[in-house]
Amino acid sequence: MRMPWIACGAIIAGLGLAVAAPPYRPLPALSDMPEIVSHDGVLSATLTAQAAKSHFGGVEVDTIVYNGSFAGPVLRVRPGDTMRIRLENRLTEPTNLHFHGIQTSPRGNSDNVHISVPPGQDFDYEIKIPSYQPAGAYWYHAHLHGLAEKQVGRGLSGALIVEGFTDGVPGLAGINERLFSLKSIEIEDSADPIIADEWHGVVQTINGAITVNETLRPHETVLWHLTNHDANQTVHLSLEGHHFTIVGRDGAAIPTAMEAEVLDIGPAARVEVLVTAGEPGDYKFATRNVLTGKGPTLSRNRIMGHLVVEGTPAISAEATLPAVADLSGAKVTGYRTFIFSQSKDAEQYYINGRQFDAGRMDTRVNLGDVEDWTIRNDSDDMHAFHIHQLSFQVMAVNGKPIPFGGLLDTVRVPEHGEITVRLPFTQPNIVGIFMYHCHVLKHEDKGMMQMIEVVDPGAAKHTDNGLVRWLASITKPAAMDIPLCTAGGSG
Ligand SMILES: [Cu+2]
Repeated sequence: MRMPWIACGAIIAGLGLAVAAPPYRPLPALSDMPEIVSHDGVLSATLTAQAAKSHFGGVEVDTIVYNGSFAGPVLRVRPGDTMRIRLENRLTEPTNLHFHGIQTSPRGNSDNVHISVPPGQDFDYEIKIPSYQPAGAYWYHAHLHGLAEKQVGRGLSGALIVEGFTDGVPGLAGINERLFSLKSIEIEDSADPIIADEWHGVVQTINGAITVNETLRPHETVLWHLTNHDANQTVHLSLEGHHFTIVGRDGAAIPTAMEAEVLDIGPAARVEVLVTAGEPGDYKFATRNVLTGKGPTLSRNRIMGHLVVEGTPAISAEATLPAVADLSGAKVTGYRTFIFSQSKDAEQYYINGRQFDAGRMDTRVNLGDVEDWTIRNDSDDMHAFHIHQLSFQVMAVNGKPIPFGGLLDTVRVPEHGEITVRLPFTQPNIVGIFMYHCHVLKHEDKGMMQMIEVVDPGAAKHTDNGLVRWLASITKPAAMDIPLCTAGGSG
């Protein structure tokens, strides 16, 4: 049980799915994504950030990637594991790492985005994944203020899977799982007519490829983890002749399964879906992107590949989703409002009229607080609210209460609308300083980010004047000249 004050046994949804029983024949790989898996509770990895030539449909593109792979190595862990990750910066500019959605410490050499690793240097991260981390799809990416959009947009991200999603879902034991990492890449001056005409120079990739083919047996049910690594864009994904049963969002099971014809996955969002193959045939994957800018613009439908359904039909079974903690009954200790706005030329972005300043602490809460935050979008543009180190519950959209739909770490804030989210600052390991921001990274880089400190009132008084000066120093544009930050800075 993640949040002990909540009685959460009541919300159980019967899916009534047709779930294939093992044994399966192995599915063909969508691509050759390298994987790094934890052993005996420890994941040891080296991620080398470097310039690389990546290939998309025969076109060579300059990218910056981890370990030579545009899709990025997939990290596979279990709740309670420790990740020891050496980041080798072989770029010509500073970079760092953020572990999106992981409910771990923001301090020292943990998930601390104040760290800036200069070019040519290495940094050793240690991330303790809590035992209560929900199993599902997460991701890691570069998160240096001012460079985040560029670095993530050119490839610096990868998927992070906390394994065990099906453990709490008896009907899904042994089900085949598949990861879809969605990233777009801008290709300038492509002579390839498909890329130039069909894709308008921005190509959507799945697992590093611009076309994918998947094969399922008739009536076979599979679990797909979809992660949107895009710097700015919302992805719509559809599959001809099929629908999706959404069972998880942002790395955690949701209380009630939802049917969807199209998956609408915002930047940084993840979704877990069950797909049950239809009759034998050939079905097309298609994606559209919602472009952020002056009002959302839907791109043309793009064919991403095919699902081939063939072979002997699979056998049916039943699946039941597990109970999920509901914060509706939590005692709220504080209320805040944050207004997301931008300049007319869409070059400056603000929260409550202020741009990010690493020398200013914007919000302080005490460990144990549960707060309701209203996030208002005062613009024509889409914004995506994200907070590090914890998940939240969306309580209302445009003032209208919405039914419990699970916990998220990233959520769309509608244009000229508002959302209210409930945030439990209750786990001791999140004590420290971290960020909340718009996850359209163009907006974050141009100011739409603030700092929060979770203070443990029972601990010795935290004196952060020196820390704030240090933070200010490391986020200046000349960060390349600053020596490698060492562990313990925010502790
Ligand atoms: Cu935004």
